[in-house]
Amino acid sequence: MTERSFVMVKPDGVYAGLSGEILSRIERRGLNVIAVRKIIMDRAVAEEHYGEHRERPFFGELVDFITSGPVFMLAVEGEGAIVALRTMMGPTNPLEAPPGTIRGDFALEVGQNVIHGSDSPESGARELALHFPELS
Ligand code: IDP
Ligand code: MG
Repeated sequence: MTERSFVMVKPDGVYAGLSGEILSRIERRGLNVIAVRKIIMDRAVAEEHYGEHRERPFFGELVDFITSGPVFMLAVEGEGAIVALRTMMGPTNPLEAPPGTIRGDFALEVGQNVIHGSDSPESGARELALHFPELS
């Protein structure tokens, strides 16, 4: 089924010069990148984006980090896009991520794990409406 996902290279990934590498991996997989934007995310938008984690002890740190520098945001569409991208990213904890995955190749810490990707079609729709309202 054709799905849409919101993908974001986090500030650590942008700082490490990984935006192009990650865009390239997504394109080479055969997924369709329908929009991109590089911005520093507003704090209020970051709190909304990570709303499901509001009660977690790391929430403040997470919002501080995601607003600490530019992020490279992508709207991605394709067959099974959500699972395809989550598989390419690897698990949340980079130490559990196999080589060949983005986190397994480029990250070591759960708090600085290089990439975000929507975890379900519903999250994809919510996150794309938040960050790419012009696509709705
Ligand atoms: P995901 O990014 O793989 O979907 P989530 O559980 O949705 O993982 O968590 C969102 C982000 O919050 C993670 O990517 C990670 O950067 C951060 N995070 C998750 N758990 C922890 C933690 O225990 N300590 C610090 N940061 C965490
Ligand atoms: Mg998540």
